[in-house]
Amino acid sequence: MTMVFLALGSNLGDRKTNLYTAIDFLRRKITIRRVSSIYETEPAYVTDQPPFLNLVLQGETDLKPMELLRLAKSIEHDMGRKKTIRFGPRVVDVDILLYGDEHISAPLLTVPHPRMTERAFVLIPLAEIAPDVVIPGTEKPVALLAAQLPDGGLGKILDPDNAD
Ligand code: GSY
Repeated sequence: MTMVFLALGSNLGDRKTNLYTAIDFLRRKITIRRVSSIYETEPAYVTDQPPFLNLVLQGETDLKPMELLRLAKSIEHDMGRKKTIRFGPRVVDVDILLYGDEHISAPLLTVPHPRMTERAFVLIPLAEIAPDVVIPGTEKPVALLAAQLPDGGLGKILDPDNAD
């Protein structure tokens, strides 16, 4: 079994239900150990789109990395995600953040996720459930990376407790 961390996001439809539905699909192949709170976050990159709900989860799986990627993509597809503009709105997004302590550089999969250390919507929920994890290639625990985000981290989190 390999310890994995995944980031989930949704900014279309019933966002919270979308996140829970994706978790239910993931449970078929992943033993889920921890799930962060749900955070409502401002959209990054393409800012003219609805706010996201984001969470991070930790689990254990027998899936190989490419099998895990296929599972993530099939969930996105089956839940109705359409290919639109890059970084555009989506029903659900399932990103592989970490796969054990492996570095993976394949045409369709890079692990650790290449943009995870710049994303408050990833680092803050990740620091909530695994503050001491060190992302391979960095020397710092996640809690420190979250604390060092440019806006102090929490500035991008909107109303995490009352997100609909
Ligand atoms: O790959 C992540 C999808 N995404 C998000 C997201 O999940 N949350 C926020 N706040 N902004 C985002 N921009 C993109 S693309």
